[in-house]
Amino acid sequence: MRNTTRLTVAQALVRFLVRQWTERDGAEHRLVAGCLGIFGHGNVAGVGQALAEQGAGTRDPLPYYPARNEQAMVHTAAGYARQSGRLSTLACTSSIGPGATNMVTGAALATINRLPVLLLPGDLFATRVASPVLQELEDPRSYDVSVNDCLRPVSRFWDRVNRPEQLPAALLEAMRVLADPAETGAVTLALPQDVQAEAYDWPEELFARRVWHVPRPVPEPAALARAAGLLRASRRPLVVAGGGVKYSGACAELARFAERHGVPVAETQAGKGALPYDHPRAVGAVGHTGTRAADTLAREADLVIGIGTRYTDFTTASRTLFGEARFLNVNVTAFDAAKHAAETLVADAREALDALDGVEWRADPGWTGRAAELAAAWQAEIDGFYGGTELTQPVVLGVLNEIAAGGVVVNAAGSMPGDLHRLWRASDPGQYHVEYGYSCMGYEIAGGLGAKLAAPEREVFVLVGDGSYLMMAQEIATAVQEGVKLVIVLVDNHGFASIGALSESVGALRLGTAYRGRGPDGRLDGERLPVDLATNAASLGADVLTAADPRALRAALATAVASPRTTVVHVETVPGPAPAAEAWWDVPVAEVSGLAEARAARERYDAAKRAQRPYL
Ligand SMILES: Cc1ncc(C[n+]2csc(CCOP(=O)(O)OP(=O)(O)O)c2C)c(N)n1
Ligand SMILES: [Mg+2]
Repeated sequence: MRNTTRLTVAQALVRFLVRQWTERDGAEHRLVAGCLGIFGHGNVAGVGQALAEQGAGTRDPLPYYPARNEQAMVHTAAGYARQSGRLSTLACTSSIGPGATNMVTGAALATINRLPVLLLPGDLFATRVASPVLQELEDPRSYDVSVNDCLRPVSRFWDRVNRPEQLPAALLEAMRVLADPAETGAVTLALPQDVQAEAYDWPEELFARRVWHVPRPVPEPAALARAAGLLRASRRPLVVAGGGVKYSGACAELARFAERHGVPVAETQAGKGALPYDHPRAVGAVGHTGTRAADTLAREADLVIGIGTRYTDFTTASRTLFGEARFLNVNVTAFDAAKHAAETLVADAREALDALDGVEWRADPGWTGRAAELAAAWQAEIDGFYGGTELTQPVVLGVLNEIAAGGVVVNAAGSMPGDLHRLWRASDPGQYHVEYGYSCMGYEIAGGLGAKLAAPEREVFVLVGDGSYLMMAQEIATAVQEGVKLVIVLVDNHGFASIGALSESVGALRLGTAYRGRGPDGRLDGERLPVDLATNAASLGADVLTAADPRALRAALATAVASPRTTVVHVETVPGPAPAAEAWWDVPVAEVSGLAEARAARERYDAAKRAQRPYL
């Protein structure tokens, strides 16, 4: 007779999760280190009961964190996973219906950013005895549909556990995908509410301690030989470092490769900080939000070595940036490696860089020197933007950059990601945490909470615009509840600076991009709204400081850093000099219009579009 343990499906799930570990380079990490949640009838009696019974709430063994919004709690899990280098994540339990669909946006964010998160939405009774239940969406064509099917296209693995017998295989596959650097993303196990509470005799082996070894695939010899040929033929190479460099822990190897072979290194949003900003080969941000240094080099390079990047339109300037370059792509994911008809190394970034380092070859010394000169000129420009006396956004970033040494800066949407990408001086790989895969308004505070849970030893600075704040500020209450300290810099410009400027540039007249009431003729150009975000933040339990000039901002940030409590520093910024785009972004403009502004915008668009190439 095999030894078995009689538990509910939910109890078995919890017992299983606390025994899962990842291992890489000899270090072990809890794969699922805790569980965020919001209870409703779809999970309270199943997963909720199981968490209560295993002693959660006392932080052991699977700590439970009540969140305020299901989308936000997935952002928290994603922020946690990112700051943990993808070696550890959090689970998210929701009720059925709206609680579950609230997680769709968070799941998409996690999957796009290749971040592991485990989603455990409740689901309709497997027996269907009482259908339609509260919050059930009925599909007249099939009883086998629930709103959780919305999570399928945004999940890397999705399963519905309709019978207890199905649980072990579903759990093992869920863990495998979470821990796999090439496949990872949101993983969904939909749990019908009756099945969660159903008892079963589980084999003891299900609860054995399991270690998921995170692989470092090595490059194929033949592919390496082809890559070496490309390197030797190149005079003007440029590395485009993406998030994969950081997740692989390949930053030291990248620095050595760049030093030995004289290769300048440009960075995507996810890759920023792969080299410290003052490394002699660093040329900063590349693409639409790039520096003049990196974008000039990108235009002239004869070989682009993309490492751990998925080449979004921001990186390629909508395929207008790279000139006559060939591509050599290092990526753990074959899908990404193959982009732009590249020569591919499907491998871990650290392994691939180690292997490429052995190739006897150097970039043209004139190219390496020119790159260093361009990078130095850009650093001087940053000094100019940071040195202003008024509270413009670049000045806010400059003051924060001074104070945030050793800390983490978190941001996601609006006009700040672009300014941060160009201006922020990142001193280490974990410092720059800007979610620009989904660029999701509302990620900032929730994701920052996850970052701080993962790296409690670091000061976490959340930069959030007023638009993003209004969309999702409520996790301040969760941070206060958990005694997790965040420094939140709320940059208030009374609307959408980013989309306002974009709207103007495409002939859309800034419609609906400023937070104003209706004017006398019914347009949205009336008074500024009497919305008081500082008081709002205080009402959620944060300490609040305001700053009206750079000196006051420095003082407020120093106070916030010294305080043990979550503190919001509210700043109203003024318009002022900001770095302009060095490269294009394809946002299609109306082809016909009665507005002169739109017609002029279309002319500019048609002209810029001519530079777009397929990179074959
Ligand atoms: C969830 C979501 N909805 C819409 C957008 C499109 N969008 C990008 S930036 C932006 C405005 C952001 O406003 P704010 O946070 O105040 O930043 P600002 O542009 O003023 O710097 C909008 C609406 C988005 N990125 N995410
Ligand atoms: Mg704003």
